[in-house]
Amino acid sequence: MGFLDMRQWLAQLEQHGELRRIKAEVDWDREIGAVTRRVLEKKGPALLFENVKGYSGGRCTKLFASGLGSRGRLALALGFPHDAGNRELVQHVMKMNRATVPPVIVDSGPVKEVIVRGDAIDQTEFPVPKWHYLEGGRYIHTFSSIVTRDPETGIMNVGMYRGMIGRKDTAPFLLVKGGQHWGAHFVKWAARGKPMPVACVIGWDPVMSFLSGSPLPAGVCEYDVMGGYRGEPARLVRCETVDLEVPAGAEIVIEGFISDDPASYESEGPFGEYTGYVSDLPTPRPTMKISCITHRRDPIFCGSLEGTLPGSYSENSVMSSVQRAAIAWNILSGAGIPGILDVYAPPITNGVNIRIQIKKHYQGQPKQIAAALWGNSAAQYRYKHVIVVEEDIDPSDDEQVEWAYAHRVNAGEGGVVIFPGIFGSPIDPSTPLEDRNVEQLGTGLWNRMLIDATRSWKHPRQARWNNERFPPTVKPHDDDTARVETRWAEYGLDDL
Ligand SMILES: Cc1cc2nc3c(=O)[nH]c(=O)nc-3n(C[C@H](O)[C@H](O)[C@H](O)COP(=O)(O)O)c2cc1C
Ligand SMILES: [Mn+2]
Repeated sequence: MGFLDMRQWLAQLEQHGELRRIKAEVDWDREIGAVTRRVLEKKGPALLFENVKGYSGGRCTKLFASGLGSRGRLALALGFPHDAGNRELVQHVMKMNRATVPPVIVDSGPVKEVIVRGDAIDQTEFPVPKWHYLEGGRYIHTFSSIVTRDPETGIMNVGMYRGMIGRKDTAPFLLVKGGQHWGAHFVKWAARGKPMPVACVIGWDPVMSFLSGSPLPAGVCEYDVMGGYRGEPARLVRCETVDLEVPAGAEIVIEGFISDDPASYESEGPFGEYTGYVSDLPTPRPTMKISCITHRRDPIFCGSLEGTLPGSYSENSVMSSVQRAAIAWNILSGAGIPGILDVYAPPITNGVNIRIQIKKHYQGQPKQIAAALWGNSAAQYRYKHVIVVEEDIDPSDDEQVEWAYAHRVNAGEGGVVIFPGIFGSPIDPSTPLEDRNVEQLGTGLWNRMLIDATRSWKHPRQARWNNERFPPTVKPHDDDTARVETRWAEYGLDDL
């Protein structure tokens, strides 16, 4: 079922006309990022850069980007046809997020074909782009799956977190202690006075990227869930210098340790973030000291152009539009809320805005929905704005949602609810800097908003309105529509 490795995924993309090989020489310094942005704007294919300036020989000569850069390619990666619909994909992901098949440990695999240690370690041997002119350096981890282990439970976590090349063997990361799962691990390792062992996996089954970029519940090992998605266990090998396991067929694995000693922190950023804005000043961050690199022969490096702007959706937002909807729907069904019909996360918002379609069962239901979402840790970077609509409004149709927003919302009567000062994203440019001080606050602060675009039950039903709470719309009566259909040609309108 699953793709065994990234090379099979590339072959699959190529078969579907979804991969373009770039044979012209392209500069890793800004040019790769600009090309990738332009291709995303044109809704184009995934890209394999085969001729990166300065990398024609040596350890690694190729760079793969934008594999999951469209809904169609994400559908392929999940085993669906290219044109699978929102609900179909979201419901599949809801189910598979709960299926687990534990990994198996094997003795060796292609990722051990080349092993680099000590002084020979140099991250600049890989064709790592400086994606954007304002970025603080070359971002080596934009689509890597980062493996850590909870020192208490022994359970591994796999998450996607950005990291930059520092020195040739160091990488500062955006590692937020009160944030994602590796942040919780980091706090526990620090309490033991030990640096946290880390393994960064670059290039394998796209389902690994899909899951490492998604908040599954704490304590769930993403390798188990990958097994569920693949319909077969992930085959893992032990790392060389850290007590962690990584896919035997991965392209590149970087092993090392991250210390909590501020003296070891290096400067990270600015970075072009998922919001579409470039983050502010460089900041000292927890920094990985690399102890070993293992890779396949002729490895393919993999990265992603982060940042969504109107007209160009990053891989993150494509993945988020399916995964964050699925996670929200699972949260709502877990909370026992009735009548959820569809959940839509507009890709342009990365799941920061989310639309819930319901068959309304009671008046306070939209507030219950918002409360359930905002109370879940998966809401840290997402679900800032929740819009609830009813069954006659398609949540994926902007015009229908806007109409309901205009005419069913009475902001002063509870149609708009603001929940101030709740946990949230520390990288939201709309919040004041003091609300983004993770050293002081642990994580960011958000003022979240619910827009209840359902018809209020405080309006009594009216006999003259066909026993509804709102008056009839201007849509003609069915009988009149039928009559017009039959006489359409007679009116001389059949060219319309
Ligand atoms: C391309 C990409 C880059 C990301 N970069 C970061 C990051 O730098 N820091 C971070 O905390 N989360 C980042 N995220 C979000 C996390 O991957 C996401 O919250 C995920 O749930 C983390 O895994 P965890 O839930 O196991 O901690 C990124 C996601 C994607 C898809
Ligand atoms: Mn996790």
